[in-house]
Amino acid sequence: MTVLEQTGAYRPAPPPGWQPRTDPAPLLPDAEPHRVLGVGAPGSGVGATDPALLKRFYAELVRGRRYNTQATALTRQGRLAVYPSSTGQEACEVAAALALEQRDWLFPSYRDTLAAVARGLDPVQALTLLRGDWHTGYDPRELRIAPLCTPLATQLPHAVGLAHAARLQGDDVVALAMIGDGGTSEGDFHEALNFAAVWRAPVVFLVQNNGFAISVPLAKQTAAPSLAHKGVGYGMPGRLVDGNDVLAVHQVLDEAVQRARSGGGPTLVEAVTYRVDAHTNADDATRYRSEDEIAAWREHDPIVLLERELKAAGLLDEEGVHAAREAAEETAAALRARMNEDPPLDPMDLFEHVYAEPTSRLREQADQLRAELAAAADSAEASNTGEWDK
Ligand SMILES: Cc1ncc(C[n+]2csc(CCOP(=O)(O)OP(=O)(O)O)c2C)c(N)n1
Repeated sequence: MTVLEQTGAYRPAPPPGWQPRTDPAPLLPDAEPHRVLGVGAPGSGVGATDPALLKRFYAELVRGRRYNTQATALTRQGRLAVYPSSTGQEACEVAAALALEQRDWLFPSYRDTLAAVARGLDPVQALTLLRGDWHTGYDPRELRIAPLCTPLATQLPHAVGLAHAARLQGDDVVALAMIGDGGTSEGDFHEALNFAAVWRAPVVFLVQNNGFAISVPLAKQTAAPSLAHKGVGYGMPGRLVDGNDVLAVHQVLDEAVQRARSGGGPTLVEAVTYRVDAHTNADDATRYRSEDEIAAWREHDPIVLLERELKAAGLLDEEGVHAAREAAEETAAALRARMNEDPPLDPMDLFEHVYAEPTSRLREQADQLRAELAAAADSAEASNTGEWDK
């Protein structure tokens, strides 16, 4: 309040026609991340959640963790070019996948392999891109999973465009777009959220705030009170949730999906979590964070949080834990075996699925490559038949 206002001497009228456009209060996130697990009496967190769904959450978390360690091992064996592990973030991955109906669309980032697999994508196909192999590796339309996206935040405008278009066509579809904390500094994040709010597009934005964008901590990424607060500036609600609490994330996403489906518009969800592994196998995380920090987050492990609650509620015993681990081992073994097979590669595939009608320049390049491959094949045959020795 200015001195003039305090004395009551002068209170200017607002500019002509000005009035508040929206009450910001309902859009503001809670002061602390929403939690369900471990909040009330032991075991009470499961509430009225369907036991079959709880079992599925647990099985997917355990399988996801094992998938991460297996995929990381495959990078060391040279079978995978790179793998951005989501160990520590499995609750977000699984909750996102299970919050959607079959008719909805998932728009994952490169770190969201587990979400795609939990939605039903073949575990090997999910690694095609990271293997440096054939384009996306799967047909995005089959399971309605957009390509795992490497350029930061570009999947967000795609999600908004798809969701808006679907609504114009009268399709009852929601798009859920996943992004990291660093990605929220991208222009595409701004444009996507702005369009989504103005159009009231049926989109849910899930930001996994895992503490770092490679080595850049959140404090150097933004001065916002929280990433969820950014929603207010666009006129959409921001929700803050404990990203390691699978039931809390699922609850918040479920509400956001329902809101979007019923015409209520988009929601920005910030899930507070932690990337336990390095950014990828190519990163040395010891250079920018401490062991103590990682140890504190291991105490708040998504699998442990759910396991504790399910056991206290009498919904899980040692036999159930064993069965989930066995199933995860089977997934890992199959992944290992299939990734150790050399895929048949045709370099000419490079030109497929780029344009419906290839450009003349691409046709020229394709002809050139075809000729080079034919020449290489001829010379290989010649050397096999000893032709060079003549
Ligand atoms: C447009 C763009 N700029 C830069 C990069 C390089 N890059 C890859 S991952 C990354 C950090 C992203 O961090 P965050 O969004 O927090 O996601 P996280 O990796 O933690 O899941 C950067 C800068 C990129 N992929 N795309």
